[in-house]
Amino acid sequence: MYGGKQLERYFKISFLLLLLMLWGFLDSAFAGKIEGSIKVKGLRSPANILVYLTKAPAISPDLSGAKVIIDQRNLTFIPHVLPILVGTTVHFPNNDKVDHNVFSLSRAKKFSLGSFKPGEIKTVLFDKPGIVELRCDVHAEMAAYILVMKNPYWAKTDEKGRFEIPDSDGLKNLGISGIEDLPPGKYFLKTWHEKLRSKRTTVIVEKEEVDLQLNLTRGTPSVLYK
Ligand SMILES: [Cu+2]
Repeated sequence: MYGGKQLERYFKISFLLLLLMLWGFLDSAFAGKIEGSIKVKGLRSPANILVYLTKAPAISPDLSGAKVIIDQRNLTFIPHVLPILVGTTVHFPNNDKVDHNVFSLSRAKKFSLGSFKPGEIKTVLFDKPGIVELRCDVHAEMAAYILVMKNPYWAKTDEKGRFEIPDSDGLKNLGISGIEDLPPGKYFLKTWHEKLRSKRTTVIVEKEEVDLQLNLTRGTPSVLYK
């Protein structure tokens, strides 16, 4: 059977394995979320504010299942603000009874879909991070923003101004899954809203949840990434 030396080695290896498992368990247990809420001055609603991390753990989620849509309905783009991951293709279905002509003059993606009819769907691949302002050549009042993000650690505030990063449900709706909580560390968090001055702050994730309160005022937002 086992000699003394063999037995000793067996125990050493078992102990090491146990230690590794424990370390892995503690490590994942300490992964965290950033939660919080935003108050705004000079704006009726604190909803639809993008909150995001400028740098985050390097992951490359599978986008093959992603189904991302900006609807055109009642002469409105829905949603009005759409964060997506760089490399995502967005579908533009025309669900109105009139033609639309969607275009962008933004540096992150310049395009024009040309005039397209009710029932038609056009697609655009967004391959560079940044802000893309959508307009319609036919209807001057139509406007929307596609925010092309470098990493999936973002959230849009709800009608009470609350947010949670990562936003697993929101990502699932975009067909992105498997985004894990944040490992402990120091992160840079920023906000973006078309009518609010952007704010940048440092967040330290140590344990399960970090709670953050932000106040924003009217102004011109900054670019997403420097
Ligand atoms: Cu239109």
